[in-house]
Amino acid sequence: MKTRITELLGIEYPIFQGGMAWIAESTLASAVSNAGGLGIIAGGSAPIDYLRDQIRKTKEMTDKPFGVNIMLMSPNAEELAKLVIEEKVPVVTTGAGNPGKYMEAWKAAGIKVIPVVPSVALAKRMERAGADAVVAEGTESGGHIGQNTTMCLVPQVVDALEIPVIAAGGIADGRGVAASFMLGAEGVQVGTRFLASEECQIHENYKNAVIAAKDTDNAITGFYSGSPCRCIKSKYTKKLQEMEKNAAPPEDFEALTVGSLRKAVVDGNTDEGSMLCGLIAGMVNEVKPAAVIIKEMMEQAEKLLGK
Ligand code: TUI
Repeated sequence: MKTRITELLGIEYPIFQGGMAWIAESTLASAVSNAGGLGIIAGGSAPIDYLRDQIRKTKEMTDKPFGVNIMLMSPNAEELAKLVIEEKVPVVTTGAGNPGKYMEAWKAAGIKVIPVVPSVALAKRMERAGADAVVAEGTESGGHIGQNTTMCLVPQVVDALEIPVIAAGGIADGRGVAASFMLGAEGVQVGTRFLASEECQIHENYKNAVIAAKDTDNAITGFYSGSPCRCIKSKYTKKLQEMEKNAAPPEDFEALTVGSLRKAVVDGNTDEGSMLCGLIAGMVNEVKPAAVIIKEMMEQAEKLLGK
């Protein structure tokens, strides 16, 4: 399936693997790139030496294009912005902010820049700043989210921009890919489906929680603080929501949330960890190799779209 995205990046299939903080590392990213999609290493707030190592490992494991996601609110963003140039990373995606100030240096280095945006206004701003494409991320996504849904956001962003649009949020099979294309997207970004891939390095307990999750086992925390974050419903999210309702003091939030991603991803602590996950988890019921996930998704989409 050729689109402006496959042409722009030199990839076989227009499928990005989401740059999930604490989760998306070299094993997963290289598996997705080797399967013809775009694997993405998450910068998150990881130390720069770790990220350099992850980029180099990915280069050893694949000769295909891959990307790095830079979370712009992170304290490491400035350093990582330089590292991707030094390491000649082919694609950068950004989240949680405006990458405008890095754009000139990245473009001069030949990096393709694809910001993730939750609104039409931000999408337009990114196009003006020189982005090569944007990921329009609906509120169905896991992690930090905007308010608009994939179904409503994607066609509005497509209408507002000249550059290609990649749809994200709630896409986990070929029907989601086909629907995204009908909305005018030229690619999709998939996160939650890859949580249940063989190559994803999250703790088994977290993976099992994704597989066990039903359509309603999802919670948004931080709704009232203006920083909504979507996770699997758990003791942790119930506690956090209770504290929000009772306007608990900031130090109580700090105590509960500090290290919560690590607790979920590394320790497999499903009671105290924050299991970031999209709303489509109810449809994700089996662990499969990343290459199989991509192949099945594309075959189903091509059939539905009648090639
Ligand atoms: O970035 C995300 N999702 C994320 S980042 C993340 S890391 C983390 N999460 C929980 C605890 C600790 C660390 C988890 N999930 N999605 C992309 C996204 N970007 N969503 C919203 C935005 C966004 C917001 C504002 C993009 C641009 C923007 O611009 C504001 C401005 O300054 O113009």
